[in-house]
Amino acid sequence: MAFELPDLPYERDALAPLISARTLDFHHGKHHKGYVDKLNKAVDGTELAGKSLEDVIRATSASGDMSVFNNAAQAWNHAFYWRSMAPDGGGAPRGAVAKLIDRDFGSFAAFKTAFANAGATQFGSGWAWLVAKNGKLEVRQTANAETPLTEAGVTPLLTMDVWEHAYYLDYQNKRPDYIAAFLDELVDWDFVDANLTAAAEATAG
Ligand code: MN3
Repeated sequence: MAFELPDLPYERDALAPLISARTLDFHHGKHHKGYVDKLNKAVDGTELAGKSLEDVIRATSASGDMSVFNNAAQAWNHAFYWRSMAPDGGGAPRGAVAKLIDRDFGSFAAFKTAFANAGATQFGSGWAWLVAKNGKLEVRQTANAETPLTEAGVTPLLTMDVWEHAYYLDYQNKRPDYIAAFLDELVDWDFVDANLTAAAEATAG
């Protein structure tokens, strides 16, 4: 069964004006779709066909098959990124994740500084992440298609795309303005908290 482009979890204009419908048209309809289409072509007829997206990412990360890895990881990263945002997102975190942010970063403000810095200092294309590693929250930055999904013991909780295609139509070269909008008004903290709960259950289970 071929990999499919997941629908956006909201309407294309739902994040405007922070992220415009035009950006989502290109970003989801062209970039994300392109990764999925190229992935399907690359795995067709190979031993990777029929594996889960996560298994393809881990297998090709280990084997160094970057032509497949890059498209598989970008397909996964983008699906996770759409779900990291919500039209009524932002504000302060809720639930268990709020307590762990205070415990592991000292305060929500300190977390925001660390996450924004990870996004702003990623040279060129990449991603900023909040992850859980063995029960502890950490911020990560990854280049290009790289994803913490390949790191043992690490569960991604939140991601922010800092490739130029994510923000250039709306913010041009002002990446920090996009990052501020993402943190203040777009993060879906319910999604983050659900990922944390799932990670805790997997560890306990
Ligand atoms: Mn992107």
